[in-house]
This record gives sequence, structure tokens and C-alpha cells, in this order.
Amino acid sequence: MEHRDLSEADPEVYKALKNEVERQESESLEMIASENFVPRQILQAQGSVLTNKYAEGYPGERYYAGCEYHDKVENLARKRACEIFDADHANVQPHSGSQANFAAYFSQLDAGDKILGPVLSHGGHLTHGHGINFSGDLFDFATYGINKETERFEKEDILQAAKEHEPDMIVCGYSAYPREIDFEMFREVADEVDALLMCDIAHISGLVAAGEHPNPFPQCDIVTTTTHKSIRGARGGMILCKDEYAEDVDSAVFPYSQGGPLMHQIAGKAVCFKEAMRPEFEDYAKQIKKNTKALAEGLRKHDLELVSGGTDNHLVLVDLREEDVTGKEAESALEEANIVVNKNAVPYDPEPPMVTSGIRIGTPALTTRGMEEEELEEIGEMIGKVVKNPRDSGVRTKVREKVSELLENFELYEESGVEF
Ligand code: DSN
Repeated sequence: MEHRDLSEADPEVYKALKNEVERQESESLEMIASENFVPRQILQAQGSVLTNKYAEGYPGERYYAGCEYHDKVENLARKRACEIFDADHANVQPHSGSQANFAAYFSQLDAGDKILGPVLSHGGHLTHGHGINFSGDLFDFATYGINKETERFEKEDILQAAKEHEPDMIVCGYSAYPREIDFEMFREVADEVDALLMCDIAHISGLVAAGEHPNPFPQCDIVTTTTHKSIRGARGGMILCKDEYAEDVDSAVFPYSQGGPLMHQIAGKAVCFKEAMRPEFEDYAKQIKKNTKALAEGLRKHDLELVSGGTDNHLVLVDLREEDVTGKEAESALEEANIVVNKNAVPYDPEPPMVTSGIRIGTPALTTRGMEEEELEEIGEMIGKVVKNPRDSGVRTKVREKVSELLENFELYEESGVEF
């Protein structure tokens, strides 16, 4: 085997990777609520020789020999995850959040069973029952939504939907909900209709890990998450559960829905969980929440409406229904100003999903860069200016200049030894 430097072996891929690190470092403000920047130690674990090995099965009971160190790494990841989230059992093998949700459903249910989940445009995810996804196709999903008055999930609405549909499982946990999730309320509803309670904490797992959002245990039976959003780790998924579901969860991941685990990714997850147990991570999660509130302040200075009136977590959802701009136009005007957000449906949105009347803005990535309230409030004002003047290229040019100045003061990978 010939070892060569990537720059020589594959200059095209090398160039794309170099360009991407440059883009992340100095081109734009990364404000997609589900994205983050991982530290060098996680990139090292992910880029390791663990990619070379098949390790079907679980630690101590693999289908291939030679898994001593893979067992060690997977056990570390499982143990740390259980400790962080106060779970009885962790399965760290799901390749993604969608795979985790797939396995979590099938661990307890059969195709055709009834699940009650959130409406997609009210903060839910495709895997919470949308018709174009396996979930809506294979299960009999019914939905609950945001209360029109409070723009929050309220017990009366969820209980009403639960009584009407009598689900086998209720799903909570959201991709675009700016408020805390009341797990006790969901447990009460689930108990009333004798349903299992599953929570998808993909977005908020970093806040939960740091004690900055209530823990879904013991109220929830099964919890799924990704490992790359606010928890700032290797891209992938995970399922946490109470003991009684452990065996079913494991067999729903392997052999039911996946083959060989991505062990290099599992190493990245293990390192991520170790990072999330450090006191510095608590400070990080606290700062995310402060930064999001400061961002909301900046947006309010331009009289922009926020869904539910504000935020308790890592994101805000801006309601543009009263503005002269759609979510799609706002996203693209902001992109030209080098601020990266995503268009997002707001509850009761009159526009179709590819247009929408909202933008979702998150702070985990900028908080990782070291930005604090002062910067986030200023960024909120910059976003406000662009959104209020969506067809004014002069405004965008000025904002773009400010973005460059800001980024110069918040180094990301330059000094870290990360090449790409
Ligand atoms: N794509 C993720 C998000 O942006 O919320 C969910 O999978």
C-alpha cells in the first residue's frame, strides 16, 4: 500500500476540503440551529483506523474477531452517554437521527401501529410522521400542534389529540421549537391513554447534557438524539432508554435496521461525551442560552415577531407573515450578506414548505467560536436590517463587511492544527 499526502493523491478533493475549512473559518456566520463546529480531538477520532474494521454486534458479542479496542471505545461511549443523560442503557450505533428514530419505533411497535407526533410545520421532524418519510408511510401517525394563542405546546391540545387517536406511542422533541419541553406534562398525557413516550432531543441534547434543559428521563421511555448539534460531537445518532427496552432497542438497531457500526464515528461520539462532561461544557451551554436571548433582543429592535414571543433554548423562529418577505427570500438575502440561516415554516404557515414565512436562527456554532451577548445582539440587528430591506443590495454589502470584521476576531481552526 502506498501512503501519499492527500494534496498529492487527490488534489481535487484536497482543494475542496481546503476551501471548506476556509469557508467555515472566515466567510460566513454559521447560524443553522442544527449545526456546530467540532474540536480537533473529535476530528482525530473520526479520522482514525477504526474505519478499517467490521464490528457487527455489541461489545463482548461481536460477529467478527479482533474487536478488543472497538469494544473498549463503544463501552466508553455507552457508559458516558448513560451517565450524562441518566439513562439505563445507550445504543450508540445509529448512523443518524433518522436511523435512531426508525429503530426506536420498531423496537416497540409494528408497522401500522398508531403514533401521535408533532405537525412538521409546528416544529416536528420528517421522521415524526411525515407522509414522504418512512415514518408516515409505515406507521399510522396522527398529529398534535402548537396552540394558536400561546404558540406553545399545551396540555389541553395534546390530551385532546391523544384521547381522540389513542396512540401506542407519543413523540415529543422538536427541530424548530424555541421553548422548553415539559416532560412531566407529556408523561401525564401518555399515562392517560396508556401510551409509550418517546422524545427526540436531537436539537437540545447539549443543553440537556449540561443541565440547561430538563432531562427527558425518567418521564420518557425512549430518547433519541443526534450527536452533532448542540452537543457538538461526531455526526451520528444514539438511542437511550430504560432497562426494560434495552434488548429490543439493541436488536432494532442491529440486526434489524443496520449492519456494521461506523466505529470511527462511535470513537468521535465517545470523545464528544467526555467533552460534554467537562465543566467548560456547562459554561458553553449556559452561554448558548444567553446568546440566543441577546439575538432575540437584536431582532426585536427591528420589530420582528418571534414565534411564542421569545426563546428558552438555542434557537429563535422569526415569523415573517407581517413582513414584505418570505422565508425563502430572507434566507437568500441573508446568505448574500454572509449570514447562513434556514427558511422554516412557522405554525399555521400559509406558504408551501419550499417558500415558508419564517427563518430559524440558532447560536450553538457561533457560541463555539467564542461569541457572547454583545456580538449576538449586534448580529440580531444585522439580520433585522437585511430582513427589513430584502431588496436593498447596499444594506447587504454593509452587513457583509461587518460579518468579515467580526469573524476576524473569533478564530475557529487556524491555530488548532486542523488542516481540514
Ligand atoms: N436537519 C436537521 C435540522 O436542521 O433540524 C434535523 O434533522
